[in-house]
Amino acid sequence: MPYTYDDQNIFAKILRGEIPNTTVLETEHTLAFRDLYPQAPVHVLVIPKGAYVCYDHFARDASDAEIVDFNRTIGRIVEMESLQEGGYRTISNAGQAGVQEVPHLHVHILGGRPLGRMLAPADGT
Ligand code: DGP
Repeated sequence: MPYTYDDQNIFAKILRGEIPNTTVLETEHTLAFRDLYPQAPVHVLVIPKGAYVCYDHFARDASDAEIVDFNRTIGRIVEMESLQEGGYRTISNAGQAGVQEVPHLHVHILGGRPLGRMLAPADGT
């Protein structure tokens, strides 16, 4: 399946420095920053710097270096935000069923409070 990347999406603008962000960690291939609308005391978004729409796009087309850097950054954020002991959740929404709002791959790291069960009852939103 071809992936069409919209370079006007909000995270592309953040990567170009056109929109401010609260950076938690930046590496060669990855940026981690605080979600503007946090749903937990810790809510960090981790994005690759490359133009990938979603997780399967990244898994298929990213270089090994990008994939390693992205995953290690997620691990480092968990450590930096002291989430290991209390636990946390990573989520990556994709496409329509996943209700992905921003079409640039991002992993949400959520923690700092009990997060409930993984999925709310489906109501189509
Ligand atoms: P998703 O539904 O998985 O595509 O989540 C997109 C997230 O992006 C959502 O939790 C809110 C966040 N977000 C939207 N606009 C901005 C922004 O301009 N800055 C930051 N830091 N986060 C944003």
